Amino acid sequence: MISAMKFILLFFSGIVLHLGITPVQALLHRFEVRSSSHTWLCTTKSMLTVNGRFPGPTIYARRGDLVTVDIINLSDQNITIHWHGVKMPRYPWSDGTNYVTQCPIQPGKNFTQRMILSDEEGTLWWHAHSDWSRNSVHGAIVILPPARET
Ligand SMILES: *[C@@H]1O[C@H](CO)[C@@H](O)[C@H](O)[C@H]1NC(C)=O
Ligand SMILES: *[C@@H]1O[C@H](CO)[C@@H](O)[C@H](O)[C@H]1NC(C)=O
Ligand SMILES: CC(=O)N[C@H]1CO[C@H](CO)[C@@H](O)[C@@H]1O
Ligand SMILES: [Cu+2]
Repeated sequence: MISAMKFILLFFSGIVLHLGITPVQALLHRFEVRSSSHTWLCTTKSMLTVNGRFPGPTIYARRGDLVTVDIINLSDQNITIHWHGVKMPRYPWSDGTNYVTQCPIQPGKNFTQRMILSDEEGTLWWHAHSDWSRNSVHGAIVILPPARET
């Protein structure tokens, strides 16, 4: 399911690049982490999500971009968001490894995390980095090559 989505995302970004269209980039994101209800196969469960979506929102960026994400913790547990596979050169302070480089964001608090892209390109993912929250708190990061010079 998730890999199918990634495939679709890659396919789409491929088309966009092929046509030479610059996708609209929102490099400032707002992630609200909270419980929301989701129904599968006649069963409704409450789980932790970002912006009520599962999987969470996809972040689109270009190589070398600086992405800013306001994380608002409306849940009842400590969370951080980890940019999986992003090297964060010389700036590990918001890479989401709680108790390693940053304190977790406590319930009712917020923190602005930066994602500093250097030479990454392709599809990576972000996920929560605390207890089991990563089960439902995750999403894709699609990094396109730099815009073509004209
Ligand atoms: C949440 O984070 C705070 C501050 O780091 C810590 O004191 C507290 O024990 C944490 N709570 C849980 C449930 O891990
Ligand atoms: C984050 O919390 C501060 C202090 O409570 C508040 O002033 C600010 O508006 C909050 N930011 C967001 C994006 O919710
Ligand atoms: C459990 C807890 O502290 N929940 C809080 C999460 O944040 C929202 C918004 O700040 C509060 O209304 C909740 O009480
Ligand atoms: Cu990871």
